[in-house]
Amino acid sequence: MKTQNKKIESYFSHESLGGIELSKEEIKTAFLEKLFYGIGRIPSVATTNDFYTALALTVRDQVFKRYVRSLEEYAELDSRGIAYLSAEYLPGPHLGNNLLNLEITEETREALAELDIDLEALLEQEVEPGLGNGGLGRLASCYLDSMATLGIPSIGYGIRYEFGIFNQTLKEGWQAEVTDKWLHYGNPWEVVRPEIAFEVRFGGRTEHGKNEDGTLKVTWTPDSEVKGTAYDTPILGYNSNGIVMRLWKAEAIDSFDFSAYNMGDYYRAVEKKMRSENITKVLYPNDENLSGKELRLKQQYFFVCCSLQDIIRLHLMQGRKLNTLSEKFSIQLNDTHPSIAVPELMRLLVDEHDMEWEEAWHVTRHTFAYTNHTLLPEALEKWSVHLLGRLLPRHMEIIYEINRRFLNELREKHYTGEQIARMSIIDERGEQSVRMAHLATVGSFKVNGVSRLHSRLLKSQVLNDFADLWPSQFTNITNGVAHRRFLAVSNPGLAELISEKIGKQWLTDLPQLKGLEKYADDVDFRERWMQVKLQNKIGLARHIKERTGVELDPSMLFDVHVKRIHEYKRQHLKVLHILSLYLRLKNGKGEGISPTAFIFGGKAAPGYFMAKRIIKLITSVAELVNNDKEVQDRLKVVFLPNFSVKQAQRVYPAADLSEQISMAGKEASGTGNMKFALNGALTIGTLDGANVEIREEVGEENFFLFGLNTEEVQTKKASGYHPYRIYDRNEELQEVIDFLISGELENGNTEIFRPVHDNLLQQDPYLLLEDYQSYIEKMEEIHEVWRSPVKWAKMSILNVARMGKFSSDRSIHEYAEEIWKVEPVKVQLSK
Ligand code: C3B
Repeated sequence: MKTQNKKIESYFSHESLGGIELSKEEIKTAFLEKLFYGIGRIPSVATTNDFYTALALTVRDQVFKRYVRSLEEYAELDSRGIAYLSAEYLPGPHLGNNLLNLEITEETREALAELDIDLEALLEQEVEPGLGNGGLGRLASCYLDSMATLGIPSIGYGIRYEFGIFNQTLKEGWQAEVTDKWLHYGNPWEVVRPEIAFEVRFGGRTEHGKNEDGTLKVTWTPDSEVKGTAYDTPILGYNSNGIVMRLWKAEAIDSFDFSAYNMGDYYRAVEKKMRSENITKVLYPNDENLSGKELRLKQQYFFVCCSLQDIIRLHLMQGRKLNTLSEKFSIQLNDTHPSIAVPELMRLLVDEHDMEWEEAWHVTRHTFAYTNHTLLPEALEKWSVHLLGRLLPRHMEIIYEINRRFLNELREKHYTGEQIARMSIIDERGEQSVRMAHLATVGSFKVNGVSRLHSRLLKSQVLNDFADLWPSQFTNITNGVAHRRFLAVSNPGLAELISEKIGKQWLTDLPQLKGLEKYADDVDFRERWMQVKLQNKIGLARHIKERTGVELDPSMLFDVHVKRIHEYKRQHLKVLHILSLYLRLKNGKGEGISPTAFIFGGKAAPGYFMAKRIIKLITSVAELVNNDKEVQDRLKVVFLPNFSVKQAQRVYPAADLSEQISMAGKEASGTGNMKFALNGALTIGTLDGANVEIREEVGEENFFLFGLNTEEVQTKKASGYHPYRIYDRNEELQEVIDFLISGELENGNTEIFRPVHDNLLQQDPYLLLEDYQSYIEKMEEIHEVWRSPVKWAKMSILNVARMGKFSSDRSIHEYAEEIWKVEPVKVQLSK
């Protein structure tokens, strides 16, 4: 960390780097310099992208300024650090967030305006890094934001996918996937660190020999190697420190094999290079349904191996011993995706650094902590012993050894054979496989779920044997969201109104929102509140018109369902509701229906048959409803393609109603639910995930609850669930379900939605029919409340006022106190 160059050092410690406040004039000058000298453009030929890039580079300088100050301070204090290991990140656009964090949004807007450049157009220009699928990736980015703001010395490690999550388009109403070329125009936010690179090995075999002193020595002779190079993106906190998101890109060890003396060898060398680079080519687009793809395991090991080597490098660089690793670092495993880190750290310590097994195990087990994000059986990662053993032969041996010792421990405690088989890291049923959640649990000092309900279910069901064995190892940290991005940046109108009443403290202390409660009874405030919402709805309606051609009347109730498409999230329950309203209107029974715009968004995993059919169902219902003259001003349906962080930032501020309608017990937490409520939407939801805690905070009178709870779901399933009986007894439901195969949705085609129809009548694994009536009735109540704008506005204000708990600052504070035991370090920012 320390440079040997005294002159540079004095430059750093001196204030010659400049203060942190930038004036409009300084921004203008810096921007023009970047445009001319940074990218070599003159205004007459510069494109919007050139302007955007010049501004991004201008802002990045300021971000780096804070980042290096933070680094210096962290190194100086020799503070404990956190490594957050995540296979996914969804940072969203950087520019707007960095401007807010530097507190220079308005100065920048004015500086650009004087050059006849519109800041909004440049913000629009940014292509976001889609390096994740959904909630899990976005949560990782929210956490980096809060770690930076709180001053937690930390690094977010991950994978620099060349192609992120696919772009979603619609073709005749079906999802079509288009490659995401997010790096096409370059990426001004990152810097490559060619000297921070590590080798990663795969395959081959191991040899067990002896050291000179007679101790055991294992040598792993791999059959291929690649290199991982670090790409750093600084992440800035609000008026605070900077940290780094370090993503690894795979490259061939040597560009070309010059020893190749004939064409055949030369082409083989080229192929080898391409094969190496494949590892970080593309993100797997599966959300919570992980198929055993070899390349995916390679990705996981690749980024874990680079990250651990980097952590060890940083640790040793500070002149420390490896057996103190856990005193200086906690490594958080974001789900099981990085859990191969457990045997990898053991390998590094034992094989490469000659540590005794017992000591290495002590270090390992005191370094890792594991966050579980799902209870869905299909999402719990398992790797076949055969595949893992072929790709990582040494790791397979180490896993067996960890397991052998663990099972011995159980035997000593008189566990039965059945219990031992259940808890083993190796699943012996069918083809032998490695249960990654068990590996992560055995290798960590803490395991946490992501909402109170989820953590309870984790302890009582999925990992119950482990929770009985090590009760104090289990804890809960309820998720939170980066409220600066999802309120201050994306809803400036509301943010301003809030700050006018309660000051700006809420930006770093969200519970301050409580101060808004007293304005719920203030007529003038309520009107301004709803006026902001209306303006946001006008903006979203304009965007939707541009993207889809559908025109929405902003005075309609905006009823929004955005998230990944998954049967357990029950987008199709929403569709059944829409059809029930449509049929009521057609049958002349639509008195209680308030004019509503139903807005959907979300991607489906490309191989997920039912999810893709649900998208088609939504777009078909949209076609029918939007083109039916009889219902046109009463109902509108849109599917907004390519839901992303950028889209999300437009959608949440404009929503009146937030749909959080998963079957109870399935959604680990949800974080969209928080972003909606934070922007003044009311929630209709089940008692699932963090909905439970949101309802508790905002008050049950300000939350629209429906459906079975988790226990009722389980009882219903255990006692034999017969969806057909429900169908048989409910006339309106019959009409709705029959409609799916009536041919009216798809020009006489009765087959297209038959799979949905049959699934609901025969299995209905997510209990749509069971919860249907309760949902319909709750929606009727909502439409009634909507007709009383005063009541609605009050509820909306109270929701926002009581969302203080759901900032990711609070979550990170809890991780820091309960799990990481790390003290925040606030860097003094010179003014
Ligand atoms: C998600 C869960 O589905 C959400 O309930 C949760 O809010 C987020 O994680 C964050 O904790 N999740 C995901 O996006 N991908 C997975 N593979 C597993 C869980």
